[in-house]
Amino acid sequence: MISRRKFSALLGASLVSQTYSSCNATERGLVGNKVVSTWNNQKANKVAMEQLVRGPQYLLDAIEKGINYVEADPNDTSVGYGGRPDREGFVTLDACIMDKDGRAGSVTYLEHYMHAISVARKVMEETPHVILSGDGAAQFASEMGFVQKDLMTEESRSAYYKWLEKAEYQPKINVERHDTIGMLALNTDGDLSGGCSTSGLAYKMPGRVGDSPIIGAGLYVDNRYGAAVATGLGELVLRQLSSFLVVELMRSGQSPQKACEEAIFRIVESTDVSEAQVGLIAMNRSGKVGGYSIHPGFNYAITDDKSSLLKEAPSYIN
Ligand code: SD4
Repeated sequence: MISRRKFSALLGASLVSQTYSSCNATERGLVGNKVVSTWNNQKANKVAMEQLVRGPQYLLDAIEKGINYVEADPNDTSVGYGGRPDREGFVTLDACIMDKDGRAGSVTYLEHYMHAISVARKVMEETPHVILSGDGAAQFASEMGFVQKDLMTEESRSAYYKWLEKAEYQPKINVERHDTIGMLALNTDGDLSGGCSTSGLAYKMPGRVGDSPIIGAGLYVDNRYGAAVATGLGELVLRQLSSFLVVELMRSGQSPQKACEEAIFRIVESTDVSEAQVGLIAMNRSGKVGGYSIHPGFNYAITDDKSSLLKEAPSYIN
């Protein structure tokens, strides 16, 4: 049988267009290194910056290591280790990554492996595919040498048992703290990449996959124009392919801020959002950043070579 690696070597190169990287760096108005991430993830941004300052070729390492930091944090209840399980008590992870050349990798419904973003990167780099799911994703992770881990913590287990007493499934705005990490990075060559990683909605139905591992929904990067990433109730983002929309709007000349606003309007005009939060962030190739959400309470972290700050996003509903 032909191994994945060989199959990849045979087909991978021909499947991937390299055109996105052809923009001239000077045309891009270089701004230095910059990392933007959803929620209060300034520490993750710092880890990402440590990679970026090593050189522009560490752009994907910046995304991966920055997100790894959050995946390993037991106190983040929406990502990796300590992430809330589904209603049957299983932690299942979604993640994806997209690079400056338009290549993408994703895992959905991954169990027992903490660093979903790293497995997604391997899918991108070592297979001819974009998405691996469930048991296949776990098998691939094992083949790639990732080590299994029980992703429940004492705290997440006791929260789950408490939830079981009523077993009500009702996503609430900002209450689950929607801590999904979505990260966008820009290097000194003016190239963009992005990633996101999540355990999805707490106590979701078994088998549920959200927006975060779906290219165009949870994340999209087009190195010629910009990159966008989403957090919040994934079902709303999936229906509108919000990250792709934000990037398309930037392609048509809108600023990252206006593009995020327009994409949120599209969600709001198509569905009842009284109980649902979505937050979007975007960065263009000149390092301009935007963020917008349906409800108040969404914030995002911006870090560059000189400073780091947490910004409260404006919202459709005040
Ligand atoms: C999902 N969008 O699975 C994710 C959840 C999320 O912050 O973003 N939480 O729907």
